[in-house]
Amino acid sequence: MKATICGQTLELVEGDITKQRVDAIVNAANSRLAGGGGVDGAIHRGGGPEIMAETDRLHPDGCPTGSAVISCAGRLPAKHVIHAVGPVWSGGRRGEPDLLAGAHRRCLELAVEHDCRSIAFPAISTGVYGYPLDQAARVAIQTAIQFLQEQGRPELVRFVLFGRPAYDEFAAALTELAPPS
Ligand code: AR6
Repeated sequence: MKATICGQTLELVEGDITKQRVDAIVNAANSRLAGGGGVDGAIHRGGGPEIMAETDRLHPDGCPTGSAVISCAGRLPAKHVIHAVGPVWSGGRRGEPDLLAGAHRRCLELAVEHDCRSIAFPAISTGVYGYPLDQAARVAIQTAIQFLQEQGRPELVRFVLFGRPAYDEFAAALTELAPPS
């Protein structure tokens, strides 16, 4: 599914983030940038030790929740990995929506700062961190739409959803939130 926002493309696909041939892929990291399971495990396994070596060197203090940092992508087909730290879900009253939006916005800013024309996101915080998929989808899609409306870049924002239920939630959010073309 695709939408055009200010001439740029917002796209949803079902698939594996590590396989994406885009300028930057986003990792669902933790604030210590210590690696882990899920997307994080798949990215470090696929990209090799060069990614962690670079984040250890450039970001020894990690990354706060609600923000993101950029590194090389090692052996992955992307040029960069942007490590985003989403919030752990604890009921929704601890600023989770703002933190999740902030993490997405910082990824998009970093992509633009590094001349990335395309970026692919997983569904940040919706695995181990327990953020309800329907709510996370709305925050992620709304933040991407707003950024494209304000900045007119990057050319392609793709959400790569792991399995049909995640794809369907993002598709519902995009149908609801995309401005009529
Ligand atoms: N490609 C795309 N999406 C995937 C993939 C993949 N290869 N693998 C899983 N997903 P999670 P979080 C989906 O747990 O909730 C790590 O240990 C998955 O189905 O990866 O932000 C980190 O080190 C889910 O919908 O990230 C942190 O400690 C979504 O990606 C913590 O988990 C995110 O699931 C971060 O938790």
